[in-house]
Amino acid sequence: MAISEKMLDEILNKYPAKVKRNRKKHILVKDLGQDQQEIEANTRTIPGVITNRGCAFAGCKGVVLGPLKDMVHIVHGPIGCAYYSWLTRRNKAKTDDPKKNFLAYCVSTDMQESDIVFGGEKKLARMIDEVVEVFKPNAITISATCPVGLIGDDIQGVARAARDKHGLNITAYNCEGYKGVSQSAGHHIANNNLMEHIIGQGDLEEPPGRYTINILGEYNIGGDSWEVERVLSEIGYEIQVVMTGNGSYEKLKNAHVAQLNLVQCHRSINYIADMLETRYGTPWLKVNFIGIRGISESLRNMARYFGDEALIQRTEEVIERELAEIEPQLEPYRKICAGKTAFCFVGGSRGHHYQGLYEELGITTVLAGYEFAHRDDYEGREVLPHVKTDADSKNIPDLHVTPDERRYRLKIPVERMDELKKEIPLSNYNGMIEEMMEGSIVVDDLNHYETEEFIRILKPDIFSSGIKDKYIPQKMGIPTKQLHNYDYSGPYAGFRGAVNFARDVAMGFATPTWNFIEPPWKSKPLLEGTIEPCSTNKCAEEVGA
Ligand code: CFM
Repeated sequence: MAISEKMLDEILNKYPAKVKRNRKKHILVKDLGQDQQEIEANTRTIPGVITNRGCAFAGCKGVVLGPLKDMVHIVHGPIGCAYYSWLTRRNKAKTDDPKKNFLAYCVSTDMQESDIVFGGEKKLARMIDEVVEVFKPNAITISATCPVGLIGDDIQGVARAARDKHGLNITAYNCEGYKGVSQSAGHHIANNNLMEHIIGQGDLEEPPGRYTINILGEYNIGGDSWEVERVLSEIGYEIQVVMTGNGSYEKLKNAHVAQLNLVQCHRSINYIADMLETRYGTPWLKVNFIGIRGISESLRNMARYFGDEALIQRTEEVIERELAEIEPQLEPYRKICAGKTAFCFVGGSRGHHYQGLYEELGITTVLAGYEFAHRDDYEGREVLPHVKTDADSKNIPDLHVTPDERRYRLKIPVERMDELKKEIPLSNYNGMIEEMMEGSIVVDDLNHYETEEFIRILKPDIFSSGIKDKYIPQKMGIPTKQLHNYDYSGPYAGFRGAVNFARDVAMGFATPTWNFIEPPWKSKPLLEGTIEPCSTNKCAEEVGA
């Protein structure tokens, strides 16, 4: 069932007038008749509305910094922020040196009331000394939580002093939770600092392989990156660093040597992709390693960029071999999935990325959205010059990056770059809306109330959710596929990941569990109406009575 403007209005009419006006701008129905459909995004959630968003600290420490394994990530603040960001994202890592993987640790200054009153700088300095002594990490990050900003601890000063004292790369991130409207602000803060203080600090001057790449915005959730790396290595790519899944300080500091940067999650890391292009002349390619068409196209586009016949050939061989392996495995799951519908609502880029994989299983996405992505993730980067900046977005300024005099190199001639840009998404992203079906719904920052209402009307067969919102559909008898940390499953990326995903989704459909839950619309009718007696005799006359 498609949603009409009238139905949408009925949902929104339950809000006070001001809230209705606000939320209306965050929802659209895909209309092929319109050239460019505008959606509002990256603005404050209305207080009292139950959002699924996180905070700036979550985006900085939890998302971008957290997966870097050979560093110790200190959380400066009361214990809660450290505890609740401890291991929940399932960004996996392994290391050749067992003494250099610190991801299992939860390291916090555990601020107490007296630290709030008298300041926590000394405690933080002591903690850094202790971390250096006990763990001997390759580098240290310090992430600020809300109270640290409120009491004004100078974490940058503490980091500088500790850097001098220990001769170690120690960076501080003013990513207090309140710094932005969502975790997106934290991504930006982390991107800026990594670029300023870590990337380019290494002394490698030449790429270690013939086709050296970085993978940006891939966090190895449930092992996604390992599956992608397996395929890329078989084709012959050398991966300098993954940012930041299973990534390391040691690799990251030499990220400047890559000949191409791949961008998987545009939302969380497009800032670094852009800055690497400005500083070192390295273009970025938007890829999507989720779904069979996604990964196949991405691999082909990469080979096209390098333009080497042998690489193009090898790419085709690997794709063919991988497809031969997975197609028969997918078949039984496709039979279970065919004809079903899905809501695909995730934090940022995944709300877009998973739609292709659903489609390949025969599942239609009828509603999709992001918790915190920006207009360019919906409408494409061409809207960037038209995006309004407000007080919240100005809070985190763009870093001013200039070409590195010694290391800046054009990786391919300008004319070829212009040609390639017409064929492949080089330093460009067209966003989610473009690929969505006529009549499908796009919702930004979907909340609890709207989730229930849209489910009642569209009755999807599956709901791609997060950890917080999955219980709403489940209580309505709808299976969910948690697409943030995948609950206990994965990898879902790449060829083999697609099989895991198909298996898990098919399992959701096939399990009898949902038959034991009665959805509300079974006992309460969706449409209610009354029959009014005719006030005139007109209708009776019309039918000739
Ligand atoms: Fe990027 Fe992510 Fe996502 Fe994201 Fe996240 Fe995540 Fe996500 Mo949860 S970096 S924007 S801040 S793809 S943690 S691995 S799943 S909301 S859609």
